[in-house]
Amino acid sequence: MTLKFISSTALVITAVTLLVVLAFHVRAGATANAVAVLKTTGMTCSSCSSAITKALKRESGVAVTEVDVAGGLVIVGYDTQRTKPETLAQKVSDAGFSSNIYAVLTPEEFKQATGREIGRSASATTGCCGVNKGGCTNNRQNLAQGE
Ligand SMILES: [Cu+2]
Repeated sequence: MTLKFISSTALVITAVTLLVVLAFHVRAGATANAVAVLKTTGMTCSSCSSAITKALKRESGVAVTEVDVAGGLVIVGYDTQRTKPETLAQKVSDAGFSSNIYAVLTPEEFKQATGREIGRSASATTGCCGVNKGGCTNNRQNLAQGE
């Protein structure tokens, strides 16, 4: 009876471990456990945002990026084990845009502030937060409150 319980517990633990390992392998890239909001100036169009996206994607530990041209924000989901917000802001600066850290949130705080997951936005790389979400100003206020 006890032995049976122990062996089935061991089985469950093995299965869970396997699942976790597999999940990490499937997501070969970085996993975001923090969200850096970078206040960025000098962005005017979608080619600015793609230049920033490219620069950030080259940095190890960057899982997902969002560029809000109109709102002047660059939002980066990153792995705290592999990079840090200062480095991310520097990458954006190196790409030719003045950038500094506005807020650093957990993915949960980001979700609370914006009502969505990072990267799950139709306008993720192309531009503004969209009028139907209250516009950029509201979005920025929400993010600051989430700090
Ligand atoms: Cu541009």
